[in-house]
Amino acid sequence: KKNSAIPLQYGAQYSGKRTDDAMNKWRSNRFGQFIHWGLYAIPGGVWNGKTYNYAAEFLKASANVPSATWDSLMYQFNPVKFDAKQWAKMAKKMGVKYMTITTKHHEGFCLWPSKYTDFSVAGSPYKKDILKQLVEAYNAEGIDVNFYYSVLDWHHPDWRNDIKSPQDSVAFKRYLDFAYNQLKELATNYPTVKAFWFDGTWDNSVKKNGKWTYEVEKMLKEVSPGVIVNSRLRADDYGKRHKDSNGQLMGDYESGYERRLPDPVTDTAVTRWDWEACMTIPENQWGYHKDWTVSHVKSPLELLEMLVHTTSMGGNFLLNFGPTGNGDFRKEELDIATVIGNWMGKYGDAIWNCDYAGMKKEDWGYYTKKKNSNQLNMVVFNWPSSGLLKVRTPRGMVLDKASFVDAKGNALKVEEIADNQYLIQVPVKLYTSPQVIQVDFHQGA
Ligand code: JFZ
Repeated sequence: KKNSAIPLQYGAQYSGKRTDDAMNKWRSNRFGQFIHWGLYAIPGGVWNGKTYNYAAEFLKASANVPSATWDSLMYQFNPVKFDAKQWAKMAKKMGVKYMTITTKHHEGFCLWPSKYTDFSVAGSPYKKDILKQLVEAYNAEGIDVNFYYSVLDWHHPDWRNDIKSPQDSVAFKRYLDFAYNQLKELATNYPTVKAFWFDGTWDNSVKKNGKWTYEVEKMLKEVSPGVIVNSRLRADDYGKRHKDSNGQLMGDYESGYERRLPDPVTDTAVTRWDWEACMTIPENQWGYHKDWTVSHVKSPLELLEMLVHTTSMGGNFLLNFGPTGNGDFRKEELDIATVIGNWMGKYGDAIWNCDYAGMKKEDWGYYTKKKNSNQLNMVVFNWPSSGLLKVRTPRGMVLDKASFVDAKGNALKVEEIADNQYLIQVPVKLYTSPQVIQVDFHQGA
């Protein structure tokens, strides 16, 4: 320990990467489905005939909708097409190993019948517990379920953005007790939940309550041993978020990569800790928005490249879906799931359980390395018109052979052109999806 360390009561609870089974499983998942679902799915970005381009889940704020009006959307929440088993099948085919669902977003509406509020599915015409159905259906497909929870709450009367008076302090204390109870309820009633994904923690009120974030992390880990908590929950004694005042990551993994990825050349420091990036398909829409012409919509290959990029740097990639108010998925999302799923069906082994390979990035694409193996994957997005793929290996790493993953018998020519520099010869051809080349290697002198 450095003696310059600042004494903290509510800083990081441990240091370094967790190595227990639960964390190893979380890390091996690599690809997850994020689902933003709530009352905002009903208006879908349109209020009184006007389309708002800003994030659909922020419509209440963008269109200045009074709380009573917004909250009464609850009486319209009746997703007749919702079929948890079908959602889980789609997710399975897409190749995700975990799913993170918004139990409560900023609007405060709860997708489970919480005993601490009436503002939940229980009070809607739909009535049934959405979380229970999703947990059962996804778990039955072998997919882990994680819970997103917004601490920020536009519905609860005791929520405060800041604490500026003794009254604020009293009210906000009641709010924090409420949220703590809800979180304990979630961890208790859904014992297979693998992780909590906190959001809405950026306001001064939360930053001034680092102790609460510390206690929530502790409580969840006591109620649900092995459970994983993202860095976004946490603030320390001085209101420092994600990382404490000594630079230690708080929670179990870094959740700051939102709609952006670390640079594969200059940001390799991220490979030293666990992290996850979350990504929208349009530019900034998490909840269902009726009109996707308001921004660029990412193509399946664009998203696939992000997934591979993330894996190549030792991170998890959480791809967001926004189901409609009826409970089904828009066609664009189904199509993306199909294209990515077809690729994952063939090449998923270059993603699941893979990690940073410790090698220099090359222009053709990304390396991923299967954990504890001598198997290196080259995922090639930019096929070379020269027919040559360059590979630079760290000292001591000797390439033995290379082949297309789907043509294992046919070895590709591997030429050593200098110490730790190779060229792999590939056919000059136009491919419409990224090819995966598997390379076997050994550690030489
Ligand atoms: C938050 C939410 O406001 C949004 O609706 C969505 O749920 C998303 C996953 O999280 O939005 C954020 C949070 C953090 C950053 C940006 C948007 N950030 O750290 O850059």
